Amino acid sequence: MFTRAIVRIPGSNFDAGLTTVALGRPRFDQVLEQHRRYCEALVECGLTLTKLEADLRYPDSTFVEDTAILTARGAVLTRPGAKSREGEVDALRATVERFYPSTLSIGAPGTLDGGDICEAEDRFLIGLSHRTNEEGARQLAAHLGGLGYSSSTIDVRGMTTILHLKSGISYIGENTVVVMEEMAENEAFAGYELIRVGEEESYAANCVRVNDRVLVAAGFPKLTAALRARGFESLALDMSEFRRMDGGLSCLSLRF
Ligand code: CIR
Repeated sequence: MFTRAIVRIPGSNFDAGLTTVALGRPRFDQVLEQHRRYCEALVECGLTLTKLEADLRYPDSTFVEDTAILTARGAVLTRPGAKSREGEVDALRATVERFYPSTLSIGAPGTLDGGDICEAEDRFLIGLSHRTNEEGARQLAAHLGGLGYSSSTIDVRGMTTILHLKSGISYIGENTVVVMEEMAENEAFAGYELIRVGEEESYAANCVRVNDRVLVAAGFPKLTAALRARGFESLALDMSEFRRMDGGLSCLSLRF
């Protein structure tokens, strides 16, 4: 069970952030409205929110997930792989330290984005991506090992359609992984129940289990039906504006 989440309100320069997709510029009024609804959904799922003010120094800083790994046994501050996002960690540090008095961290030359880290009970999958390098993965694996978690890596650097590991997979509890069809045969998922997401709905593979619900992006009926068929209750949220900046549901919060 999660009890809390940290979120950061998007800044008015949100559209100056990084993106690899050509879906047009996000409309700021809708960005704020979608974020407001996202926060409301987390509260409906039982979480108490720590809502940080917009930080105009970092246009991507509403994607708080990338800056820390928060577990039941400890916290790791990351070192984001994109130069423009490096400072986001210092901006979040004091907030994380309110809840985790002693934090671990990733140091140079390691880089690591939280979007590459998938927690599945006591095991973590660490994506090697264009943001998370081998040294960052090695440091995180050592930290997690010290906390009593096991981990393994998955290399997604060859995949052009996803930014982070969790753009393509989500662990939703009950030994179940939602996974993009393209990655479903990876041996990392042996032993899990898989809900496969076809190419036409691949954006929706980034979903988030929050207590009794699975938050999913709105507009992906096949995944919603597959979740229902497996007994998961979903809650759909409009993510159109965050998608324009390569963002998914998980990246907008740190849940713990
Ligand atoms: C970036 O490129 O860093 C942001 N525009 C999007 C980050 C999305 N984060 C995530 O999926 N965890």
